[in-house]
Amino acid sequence: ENSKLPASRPLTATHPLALAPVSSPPATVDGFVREFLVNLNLERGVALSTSTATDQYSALATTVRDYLVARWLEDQRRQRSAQGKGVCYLSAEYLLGRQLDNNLLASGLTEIAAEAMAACGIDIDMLREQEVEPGLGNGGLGRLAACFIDSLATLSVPSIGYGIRYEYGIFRQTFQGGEQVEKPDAWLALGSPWEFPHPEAAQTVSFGGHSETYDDEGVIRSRWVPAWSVRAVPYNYMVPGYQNGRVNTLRLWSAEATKAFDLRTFNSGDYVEAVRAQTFAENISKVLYPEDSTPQGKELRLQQQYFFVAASIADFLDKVLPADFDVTDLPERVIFQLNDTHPVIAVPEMMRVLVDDRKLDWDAAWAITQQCFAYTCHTLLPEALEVWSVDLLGRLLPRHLEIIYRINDEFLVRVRERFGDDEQRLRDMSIVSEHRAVRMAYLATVAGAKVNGVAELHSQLLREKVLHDFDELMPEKFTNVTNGVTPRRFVRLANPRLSELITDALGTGWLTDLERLRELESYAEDADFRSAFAEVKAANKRRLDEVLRARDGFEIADDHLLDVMVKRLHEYKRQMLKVLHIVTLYERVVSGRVAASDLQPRTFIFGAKAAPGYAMAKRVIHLINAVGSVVNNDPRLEGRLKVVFPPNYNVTLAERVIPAADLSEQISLAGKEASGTGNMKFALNGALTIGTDDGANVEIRELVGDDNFFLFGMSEPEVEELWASGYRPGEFAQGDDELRRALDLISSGTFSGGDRSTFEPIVSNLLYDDRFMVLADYTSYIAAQERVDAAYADRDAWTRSAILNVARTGYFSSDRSIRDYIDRIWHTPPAL
Ligand code: F58
Repeated sequence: ENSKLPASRPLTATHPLALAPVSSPPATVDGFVREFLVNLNLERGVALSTSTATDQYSALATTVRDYLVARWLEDQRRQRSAQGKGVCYLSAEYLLGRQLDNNLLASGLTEIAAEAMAACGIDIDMLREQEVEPGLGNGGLGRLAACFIDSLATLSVPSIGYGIRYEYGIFRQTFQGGEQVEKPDAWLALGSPWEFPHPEAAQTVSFGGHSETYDDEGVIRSRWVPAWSVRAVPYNYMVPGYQNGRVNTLRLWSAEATKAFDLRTFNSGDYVEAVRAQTFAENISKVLYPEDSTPQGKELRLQQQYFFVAASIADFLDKVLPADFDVTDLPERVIFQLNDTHPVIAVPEMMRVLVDDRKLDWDAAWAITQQCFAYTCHTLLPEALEVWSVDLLGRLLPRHLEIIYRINDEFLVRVRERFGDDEQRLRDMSIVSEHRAVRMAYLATVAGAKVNGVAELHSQLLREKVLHDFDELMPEKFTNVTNGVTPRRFVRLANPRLSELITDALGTGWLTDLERLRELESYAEDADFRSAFAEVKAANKRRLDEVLRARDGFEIADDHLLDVMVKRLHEYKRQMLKVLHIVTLYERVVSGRVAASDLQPRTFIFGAKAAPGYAMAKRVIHLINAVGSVVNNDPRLEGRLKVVFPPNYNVTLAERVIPAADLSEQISLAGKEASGTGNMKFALNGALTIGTDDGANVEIRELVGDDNFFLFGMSEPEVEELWASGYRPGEFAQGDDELRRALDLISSGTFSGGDRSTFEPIVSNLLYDDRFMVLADYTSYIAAQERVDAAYADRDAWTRSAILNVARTGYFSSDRSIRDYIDRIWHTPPAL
């Protein structure tokens, strides 16, 4: 084909040069160096000799980006012309982590880039450290979304991730006197080389006003007359598949003031008011809400939710679909996956678009909507189920509230048909509660084609408890998709040594077919492999030691068992149980009952952010730091116990900590952790789990076997039973001498310079309330920890178990999760 530029005729849209960029950097070291220098000069306006690390990082990132752009454009063309069914993943959070290494790996440029930087006299590792990770999520839910878009691209599933480009991501955590202090995360301060702003593709998103009816040529219709609007500007990010030439799009929306808004105020001559309006609009995407598990119910949060889903639906209908597309065919072209209830306002928005704007009749619109959405639930805690007051909805989105009422009315008719005039049940199932609150999980369940939990146990408990009535009415909707994690980031990039060892044993291919790790089972019996595996773990500990020394001044001794609990701080996750274990070991030594020399040396690593308004969680952080400073400095322990709590746990730190861990703490109260995903990352990196029968721990234990997992604590039915019988935590303190001593030590002021009041609220909460039954599981937990010590004493047997953990957890690749979504929910055709 002739790909020379035509001399006089304009380039047609289908000309090869119009489809692909004119040049893409050749994948050679020389070519890479050249492009890098060009970017340094032309993008940054500096010479190599005068460039800063920021310039160099930016030019390097741009060079990788340019290489991927060619594939990206090609994929967009392919997806447009195929006209097949695709996935829109709607998520208020994407906890992406650093992009450079991921994109180097995906594009196969890692080695070339390293050599090219070396040729320029630049340490590429130093450039890696320049990147500020986009922390546009709180924890598991946001990180899951990031893993899923990686797998969607790697599996070549046509898909778009839609979300919000928060100007400030999850806060940066610092400690002052052991207490958490939050600092804003200005991740965009130096700009991001990975984003492509598209102001010309902005959407208008409206709010407020009222709803009215009008006569549309004899048909009475409703319409929304909003009071104000903002501009939603899309920023596109490339999501490359792993070395498959595919690049999907993540489209994050940023809020700006509309022109109309500006004009109106400018015309009135009020410059200050015009600027204020702009600030008001920009507020919508200003900051990520740092709440974990308990939603705040703030107006700005509802604005954020509607802002991004309204923009996303409009973008998909107006820009992604062809102009002449008939919306009655929508279910053949798209499924919107709702990542928890945060995007559920998309349901009435879709109805509004179909009924008011596109003038479909209600029933037709509802039939379409019900096929186009599916809902993933991520919780079991009742207080985490999002509700919006009728008052707030009526003020902010009056037409949507009307639509919700009609959906509810029709739904309750169905409930009555099925169950009769069971008023209690009608009240229980109503989308709008007696307290005039809209239950978003119920709306999602009623509207969605499918509802899924995120681990087997979680999905079962959803059906039996949280959504039991709905399961009775429409059992066919309910399904499970157990979570997964991307092995590209959490094995290959985080643990290059282990990856090399695996590749040496199995050859390539396992990274996209993770069940192949099974083949490592036989290597567990090979002494040479075991010692190589143990050496990888030791090297990862040394690397973590280097990282933490430089970052926070902590040291990791290489003969210590590395015992790690990293996750958001929440009472149900029970960091307090871990603290009681540490205090118990400490008390044994200082009371003289155990000789320090008889302790298995252990370093306890914590990583946890508390929601800024969650007082109890913040107190626990303070206590961990306080216990740390006592334990770490008491000579009677002879250095055998260390508590290490680096501040600001994030994806970047996770990538360093997890590969070094020996023991993974997954100790939530059974029936409270929906799935967990950290648990999977640890197992895949050869840590053994100490855990309850909760979330995906259940499936991990089934796969790795009881011999390679330290199970403790009550099962979910046992929890229910004890709770129903009237749980009295004090009795457990009375029943276990060591538990009482540990609690006494905390109340006595040992960890607070003699001040008995500092941690008193924690101890009384445990003794008199203890919603998450820490005291009830304490004895069993301590016993399990003794089994850990005994097992670790036989290091070779431990290593064997660790290898079996890796070999048997390939199931937890997010590629498998995505295949399950395709089979059970999306029914998208095989990749192009
Ligand atoms: C988490 N939820 C679950 N919510 O707790 C965890 O078990 C699961 O593995 C993970 O989702 C992925 O399915 C979670 O992270 C949040 O962060 C929300 C943020 C917004 C406010 C409400 C909680």
